[in-house]
Amino acid sequence: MTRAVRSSNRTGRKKRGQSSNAGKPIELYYWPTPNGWKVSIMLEECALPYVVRPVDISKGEQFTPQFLAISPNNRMPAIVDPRGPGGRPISVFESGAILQYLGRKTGKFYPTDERARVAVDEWLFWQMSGLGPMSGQAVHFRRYAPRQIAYAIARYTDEVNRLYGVMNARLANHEFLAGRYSIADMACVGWVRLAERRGEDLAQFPHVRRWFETLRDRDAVKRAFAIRIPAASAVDMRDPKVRAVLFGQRAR
Ligand SMILES: N[C@@H](CCC(=O)N[C@@H](CS)C(=O)NCC(=O)O)C(=O)O
Repeated sequence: MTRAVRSSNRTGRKKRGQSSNAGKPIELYYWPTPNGWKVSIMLEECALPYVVRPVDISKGEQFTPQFLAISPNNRMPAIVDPRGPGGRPISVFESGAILQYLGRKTGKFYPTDERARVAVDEWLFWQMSGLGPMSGQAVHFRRYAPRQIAYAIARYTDEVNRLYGVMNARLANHEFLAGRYSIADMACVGWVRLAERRGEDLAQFPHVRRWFETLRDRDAVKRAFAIRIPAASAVDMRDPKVRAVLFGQRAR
């Protein structure tokens, strides 16, 4: 399924000298998860034309040769930008790399001043290596593991709690993670959204809550969260076929 979300090429007319890629939207390979939301938020914030190419990870579409050619790690999100460097197409996988690429491409939400950029990178990598994977493990052991393993649940729940404490301390004296609103905030907000939607209590982290509410109320973030992929709502994580695709993966 392909869904056109935005297009800036309203007239469809080509100017002289424009390459055939001009006006073609970025393709976003996507499934509605916190990692997918990072990129849809950035595309919306930058008002870049894009089309959503759903990758149904519950059915194994992440293993098709076409998808692996652009995302060899069999994970979404990924993008194909028809107008990459030199005006030629480029594909990018790994959400952090995609955010940095789009930040460099547009000059938005990823400052060029070195000190400011280091701060964005610090919090972006903090998300990529900490908040994201640890939240993922906590969710896995709490909701999807075939049996409840108290040690694993405590280990990842504690680590996520520690990370929220770090974020809360940072946001106590910074409006956004890296000072100004940036790709680092976009990387984190989906995870906090998931926690909040699952009824986890943010009362212990009032600065995280204040930050989350600010982001959630941004029009671009609302649009990104509003993208509907009906097949995703129908996925039943208890279905043995879905579990066989997503869990217990080994080298192929
Ligand atoms: N480090 C990767 C992680 C992406 C990731 O874990 N994506 C998951 C969904 S949130 C996925 O595609 N899973 C498919 C699978 O497990 O086969 C990134 O940030 O892009």
